[in-house]
Amino acid sequence: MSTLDSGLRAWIHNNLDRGCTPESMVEAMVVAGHARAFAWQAVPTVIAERRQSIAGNDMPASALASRARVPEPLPVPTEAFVETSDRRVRVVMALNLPRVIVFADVLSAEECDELIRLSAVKLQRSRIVDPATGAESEHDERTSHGTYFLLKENPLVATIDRRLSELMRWPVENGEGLQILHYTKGGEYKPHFDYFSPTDPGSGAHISKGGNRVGTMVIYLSDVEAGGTTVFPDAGIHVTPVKGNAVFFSYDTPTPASLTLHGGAPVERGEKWIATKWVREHAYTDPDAIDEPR
Ligand code: PD2
Ligand code: ZN
Repeated sequence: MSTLDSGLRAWIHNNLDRGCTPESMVEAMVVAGHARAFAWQAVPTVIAERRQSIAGNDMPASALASRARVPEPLPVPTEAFVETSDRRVRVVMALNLPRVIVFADVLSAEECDELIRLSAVKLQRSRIVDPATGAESEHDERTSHGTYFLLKENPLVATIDRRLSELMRWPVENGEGLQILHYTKGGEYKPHFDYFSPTDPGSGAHISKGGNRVGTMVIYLSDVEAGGTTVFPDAGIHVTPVKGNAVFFSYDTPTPASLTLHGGAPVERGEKWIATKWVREHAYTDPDAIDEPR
């Protein structure tokens, strides 16, 4: 049986230094005779350790030592369904590190279509937050158009806000307003973290409104013919958009060691619509505005 010994650790570090991707390292390890499951454990482990040690240099020790309470949709890991008050949601897959859960049937096809219809008339070019200043601006890293709804803005949104809160087992008040994104061919969202990094000067204003983000639910409102997957590069996960499905992930430290670096891969054929729910540690105190992701 393989073990993550000092030789293998050094080999992974060396390859990371050379800019190799986790996928390519895993393939090389499989060719060298390691089990694929082991390789997928070893590479992210070293990435996490390495990131933690890098982050630790300029990160307040408290940010690394203390772990926030996070939403946990599956207290019983073997459960095949999560029952909310108005819908039975199927569990497709779950991973512990990073904490990622894929659900099916979170929204009905009719709910997806209605959210798109209500959003299409008010789409605007998406923006991102400048970590230095906290200000929002358009950027090539995020080539989508989007809009958002206030918490419980209309009956459909209120139904979805409540369902997501029950699914995540996290108070509805801790959620930001539902954000809708539309990507056309070539549209993408480069890998980023959804939390606000405590060391970025611009983060304070965002964190003051209900604490940091601790969880994300990305709901697919459309199928995509090719591309448009939600990718977690440090964990080698690619989630295929399926209308009505959702990917949930949580991050108990606002550091790369959470392994929740994620992005939306370019849409190759068709178009992609998503709804995103970000949730905070505490009640979100600025419900009239939205904090764009980083
Ligand atoms: O569109 C996506 O798959 C995606 C990827 C990364 C959405 C988000 N982040 C987000 O809404 O935060
Ligand atoms: Zn994101």
